[in-house]
Amino acid sequence: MDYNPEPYDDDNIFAKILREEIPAFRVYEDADTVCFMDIMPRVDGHMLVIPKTPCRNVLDASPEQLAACMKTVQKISRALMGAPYGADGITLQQFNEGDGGQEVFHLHFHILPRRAGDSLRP
Ligand code: D5M
Repeated sequence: MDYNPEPYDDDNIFAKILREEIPAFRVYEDADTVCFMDIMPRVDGHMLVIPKTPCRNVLDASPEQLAACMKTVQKISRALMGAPYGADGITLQQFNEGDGGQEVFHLHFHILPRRAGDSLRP
């Protein structure tokens, strides 16, 4: 079945963060991606990784955008597992389209550092 996404909306909140029109707590940035703290954290240390180029979600993404995001996701996740943060595990989440749970329509990956015995906040 064909996927015919809505056009990318340049007014979405993450596009505004990329243009620095609204603040975000940035923890990492490279040529292709930015990682910043989630404003509604489901666990302590909840972060988001986004590509710098326009992209609605995974369904809409180029292989290069996916590769760049996953490279950053892995880098941040490995760092969180190490000292000083010392997470016990990492949960990754990613949502596509409204019925798939997506609320902000710029591709993003959730990084949720986990502690033994914790649970995700709603
Ligand atoms: O959910 C979108 C995620 O984006 C959700 O965890 C809140 C987060 N969010 C929304 N606005 C901001 C700002 N301004 N800064 C940081 N994080 C934000 P999803 O269902 O994955 O589309």
